[in-house]
Amino acid sequence: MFRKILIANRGEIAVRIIRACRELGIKTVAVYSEADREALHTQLADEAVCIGPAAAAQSYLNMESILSACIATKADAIHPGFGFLSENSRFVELCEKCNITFIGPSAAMIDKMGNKSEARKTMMEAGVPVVPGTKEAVYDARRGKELAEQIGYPVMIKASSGGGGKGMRVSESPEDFEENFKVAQLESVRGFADNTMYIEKYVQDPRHIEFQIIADKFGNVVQLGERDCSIQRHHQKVIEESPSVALTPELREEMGAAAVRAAKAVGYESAGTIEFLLDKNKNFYFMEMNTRIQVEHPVTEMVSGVDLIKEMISIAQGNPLSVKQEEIHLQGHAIECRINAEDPEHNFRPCPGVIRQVHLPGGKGVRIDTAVYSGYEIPPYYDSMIAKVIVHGRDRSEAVDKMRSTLGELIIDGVTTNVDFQYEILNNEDFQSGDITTDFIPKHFA
Ligand code: MV4
Repeated sequence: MFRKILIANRGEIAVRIIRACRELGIKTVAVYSEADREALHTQLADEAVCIGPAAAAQSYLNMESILSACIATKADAIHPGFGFLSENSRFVELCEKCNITFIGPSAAMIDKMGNKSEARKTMMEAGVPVVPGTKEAVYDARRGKELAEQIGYPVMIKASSGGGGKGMRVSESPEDFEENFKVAQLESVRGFADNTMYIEKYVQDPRHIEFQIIADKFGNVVQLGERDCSIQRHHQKVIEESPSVALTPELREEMGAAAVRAAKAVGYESAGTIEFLLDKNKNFYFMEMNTRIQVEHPVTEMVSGVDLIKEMISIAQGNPLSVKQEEIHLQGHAIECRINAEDPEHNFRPCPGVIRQVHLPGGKGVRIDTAVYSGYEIPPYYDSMIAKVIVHGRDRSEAVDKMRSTLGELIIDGVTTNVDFQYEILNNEDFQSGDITTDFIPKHFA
């Protein structure tokens, strides 16, 4: 049993993890930057250690500082949350060297899935459908063009170390291929110091459907259904929901089985997400695997009843999964709206500052994950997401209605937020009819 866990994160996810630990009777250590002295996670944990200046590179990304805090407080394990060090294999190795349990997958697993071209190859071999395209890595524009010819235009050129849309270009024809390849490759070399590329057939206006899985040290893997994350802006998710209106029970079974196959093929351990693209004809293709807990995990918790953070901790302690696949009965419909301190009227520029007053709604099927409070000052150094509003209804229409009334009651005074923008999406006819693809925001809010 872990006696004490250090949370290597900040904001709502740090608070979420502290709460799970407290329920489990595990002591908590918060780490905080100089800008987060008054932060909620700093105040809620049993102990708190300052790990450096405001800039993330000197605090939340400072491995030595965090490991020192862990050793000094005698914590047994580290939960990384998402972002920051959550997918840093070097950090996982350092934890191991210090005899600290990293609550997540192994360093080797993070590297294996972080290499998108290798992950693609692994999935092809495991019989998980991938977008038609290259099997081997591509390094050279001329060779890439030959392969693109075979795949058929339009194609998508992607960086093997990419993700979040970086190092990615569409090529419409042989005429623009080499230029696009070179631009994408240069972006990859500059951003990730890696010139490894791969090429896929371009899927027009897909849906982003991801499956949550949990896997233990004994090879048990369970899938907890999907999340439809098609509503995105510049590769940042804005609204997530489960189930997806695009899936029939049969397709859900098929995609869920593919997600389990994917996790089993690599011997995955911990909570993870298999991302798929779903095309107009309901073909699904493996995109990438996220080897961490994700921002939108509460949507799955609402429909499955499984506490994913507790499950991650339990798995890391060496326990078998607390549930079997047959025991998972997904119920109702959950929606999450990400609340950001940003100004949609001015190109979504971040709006840090002092929150004068907060009122958080509640009620049946309403959950708000946040770390803000009245008088809290949002520092300018980090992500602009300040709250997640998650609702659960018997069906999608009830969930949408509940989200609208919940957002209507939510008060965050003093800073500009995207709440009105969220409202507009919820009121959109295409959103309400479930006609959502990844081009939803560009299409409706140009
Ligand atoms: C694609 C695609 C179309 N065809 N791949 C964007 C981020 C990265 N994880 C994968 N992405 C895409 N890959 C092929 N072959 C379209 C996207 C894409 C996208 C995917 C999911 C959610 C939002 C998106 C927005 C633009 C493009």
